[in-house]
Amino acid sequence: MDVVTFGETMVLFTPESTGLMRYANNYTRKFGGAESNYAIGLTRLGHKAGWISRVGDDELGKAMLSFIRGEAVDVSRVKIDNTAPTGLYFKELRSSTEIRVEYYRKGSAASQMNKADLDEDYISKAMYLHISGITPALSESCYEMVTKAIKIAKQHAVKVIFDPNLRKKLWSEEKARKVLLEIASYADIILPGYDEGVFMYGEKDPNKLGELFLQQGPSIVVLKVGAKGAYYFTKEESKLVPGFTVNNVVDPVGAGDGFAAGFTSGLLKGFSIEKAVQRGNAVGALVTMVSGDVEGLPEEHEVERFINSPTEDVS
Ligand code: KDG
Repeated sequence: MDVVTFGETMVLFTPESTGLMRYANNYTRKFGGAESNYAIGLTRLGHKAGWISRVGDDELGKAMLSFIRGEAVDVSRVKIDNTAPTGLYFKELRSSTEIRVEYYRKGSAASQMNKADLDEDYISKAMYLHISGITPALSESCYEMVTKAIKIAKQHAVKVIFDPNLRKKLWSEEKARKVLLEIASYADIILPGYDEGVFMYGEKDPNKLGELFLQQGPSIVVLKVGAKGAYYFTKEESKLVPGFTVNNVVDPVGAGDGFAAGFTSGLLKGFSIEKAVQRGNAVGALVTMVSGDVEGLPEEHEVERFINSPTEDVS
């Protein structure tokens, strides 16, 4: 595998109408989970990605597994858990651009994951281990799983890419801050959003945030600033890599995972950090143009074409 990741994916119900969820009667069923979104982003771009998880022993879990397998992600380490159901999540379209999410995931199959679900040999052969800050928020055993995965990666010189993915609905702010900072200190590369940086350090200046993250441990920090693009910071240099203007944002959920996939793809291809960040910006932008967390993830030719002429129709 080029990259191994692990986490919870849920069945995603997207309403066909805007407005409060209580009035929505018709939904489209999709699937979404930050870590599998990322893995799919990588396979679409021609890389090999493995996703470790648990799904319930139920029809929706099986449909989800087939979907992710169908996207060429290696699911050989996913367990079917007959003690708990597959998690669900609903989007609420408050307007065409404002989306809220409602989770039905407490006690889900994926939240039962534990460190025994990690295959050391499998992780040790990857180039990168991707960790998301959602997984440690799911349960104590998931937190322990994250700690163990980091240990395995360190023992085998597998680089750790950390996306904080702050989800305030899942845990207290105090615990989230403590754990996200703890994981950041073990990461080789960190990909926070600007708001996550402010949350973690209470600092608003992007350059100071970059410094603080570097001091925490990672050698590459990429601070995403939405449509403006992303800054990267290393000990030697820092730069803002401009984003792409998207006039037709349909659904921003999953853009961060797309960014992470595009950026990792750039690293796997041996690009400079700047070019890898540009690829991340492009994939993130393309994701926002399509409804769904993974449906807008581009293939190689699409991302290249978008970078070269962002205003052209990509279909
Ligand atoms: O980054 C997109 C994710 O937020 C979405 O796919 C669902 O994993 C998810 C979560 O925990 O919110």
